[in-house]
Amino acid sequence: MAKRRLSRQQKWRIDKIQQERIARAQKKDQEADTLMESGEFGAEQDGTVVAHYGTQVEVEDSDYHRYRCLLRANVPQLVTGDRIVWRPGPNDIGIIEAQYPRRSSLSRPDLRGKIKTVAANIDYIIIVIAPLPEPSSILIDRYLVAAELAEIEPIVLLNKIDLLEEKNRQDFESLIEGYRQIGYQTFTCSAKQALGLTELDALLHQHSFVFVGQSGVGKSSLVNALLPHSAQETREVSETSGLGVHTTTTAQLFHTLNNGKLIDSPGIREFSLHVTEAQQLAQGFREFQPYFGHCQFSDCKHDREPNCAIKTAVAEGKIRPQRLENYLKLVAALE
Ligand SMILES: Nc1nc2c(ncn2[C@@H]2O[C@H](COP(=O)(O)OP(=O)(O)O)[C@@H](O)[C@H]2O)c(=O)[nH]1
Ligand SMILES: [Mg+2]
Ligand SMILES: [Zn+2]
Repeated sequence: MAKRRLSRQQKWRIDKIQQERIARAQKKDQEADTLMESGEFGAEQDGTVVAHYGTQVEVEDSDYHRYRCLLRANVPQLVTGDRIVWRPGPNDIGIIEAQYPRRSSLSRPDLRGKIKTVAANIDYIIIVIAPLPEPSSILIDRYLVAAELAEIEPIVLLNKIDLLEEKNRQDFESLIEGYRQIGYQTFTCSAKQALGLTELDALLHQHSFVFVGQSGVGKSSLVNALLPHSAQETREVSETSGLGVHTTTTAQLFHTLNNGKLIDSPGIREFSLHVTEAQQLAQGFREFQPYFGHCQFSDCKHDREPNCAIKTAVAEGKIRPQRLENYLKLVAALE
């Protein structure tokens, strides 16, 4: 087999990237040191990262005031939602001292396929579906698996209930009921007619969440319905401008009208599954769990094998056939 050789061009580029990284880290530390030497610093306090701007982060204190903070090279990579210890400095610029452990994190592959954390400490992933565009059950299950594997509680939210008609109402009710039987919380609402939003708002109080789902289901409309006007303006700017001094490179944290925390960015809304093994995928199907280890074959794929506990559970009506079907389709897509 031919040995993989780097061309001189590639090697030069890699060296250059390394040097740039080192220079950046040193610059970060210099900036932080200069600031440290420059003047008075307040006491250490807790804060939350609410946005990320290259070498700086925006931090919110317990009174909802926001400060720019410099990152030091010895503090690990921070993302929106991170809880940190920081000290306020002169001119509303602070410095990050430490990062608290994350209770959850959301990650996705970047353009080169490398897994990147995009947000931390999220309590709920709200999977939005609607009568239009028609939901795809496999897409919903993909989101559910991704949430399960990230250990973030998923919620299924049916939006646009104003569009339900006699002929499709029953189908949607049973779709939602299916997820409820598995043990997921479900909600129904209409962002347009402001139906069901109070219940949703009440749930989100004190929690942090993201919306995910197909384009057109109403995620932006829901955000607009749940955020105060001022937050929406900030959001529009960060969503539309590709350039500019204050352009965020990652997600931002917003407070809903009821003091829930919405972490939002187009990248998060499209976050997808990154799984390589069938067994890992199966872990993402919550109602399969009691049957693991009960199949005749220990490496059962729950497909054609005899005495499969999962298939038996389907036959007995304990697992919906569609869920096993979707599981097998997702497994097939891994290969
Ligand atoms: N009838 C109806 N339309 C809605 C509702 N919520 C959003 N829409 C519409 O659906 C379309 C897509 O909404 P948008 O919020 O941009 O979806 P996103 O792509 O998920 O962000 C827009 O034309 C909205 O006005 C709703 O509750 N009922
Ligand atoms: Mg949108
Ligand atoms: Zn099996």
